[in-house]
Amino acid sequence: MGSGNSRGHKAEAQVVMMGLDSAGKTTLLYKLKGYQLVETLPTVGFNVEPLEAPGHVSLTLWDVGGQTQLRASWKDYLEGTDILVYVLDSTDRGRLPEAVAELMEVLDSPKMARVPFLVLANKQEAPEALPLLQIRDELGLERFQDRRWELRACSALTGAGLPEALQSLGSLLKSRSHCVSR
Ligand SMILES: Nc1nc2c(ncn2[C@@H]2O[C@H](COP(=O)(O)OP(=O)(O)OP(=O)(O)O)[C@@H](O)[C@H]2O)c(=O)[nH]1
Ligand SMILES: [Mg+2]
Repeated sequence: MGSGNSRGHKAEAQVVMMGLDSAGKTTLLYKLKGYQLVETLPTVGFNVEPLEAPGHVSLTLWDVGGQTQLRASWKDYLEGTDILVYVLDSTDRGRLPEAVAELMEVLDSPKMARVPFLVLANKQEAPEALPLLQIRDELGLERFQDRRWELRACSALTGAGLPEALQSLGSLLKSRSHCVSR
């Protein structure tokens, strides 16, 4: 996956995590891995880690940098993707329309046809965070009738909502016939 990086044959489910810069993707990846939280730097390129979701689902989680100039290369990560995880910064009301537009562009890619997705409304512990219901309204995900999707609130900082997010990931993956499940 990604230019210049061959994934070889498909041994595990491939989960790609995208979202605008500063949404909290890398923080989320490290929290899920149980790493001590350190202040992250904007991701240039990607980070990748193996992970276990509930139900003994093995996956590889790709965390792709979201800065504006990097988004043109998002399409390079979509080939062979089993699930998209799209992270939103719930405190960034100003850029919510931009985040939604970028999500729609990814979902409209032919490579993403019928690929399930999980939207994570991150930073929900912040007092200024938009409530999940409001985010749901802005997203308009109901138009995606052709695939499974879920929307969940979480905080990569505190870890709240992450077990449920992993549960959703596992269940979306199991809905994929070719996912590797032990
Ligand atoms: N309050 C709060 N801050 C968070 C949370 N998750 C991440 N952050 C902060 O948001 C900032 C950006 O986090 P990153 O994880 O680097 O964001 P990213 O999505 O990986 O950004 P790019 O790599 O540029 O695409 C950091 O200062 C994090 O500490 C959260 O749940 N709550
Ligand atoms: Mg990052």
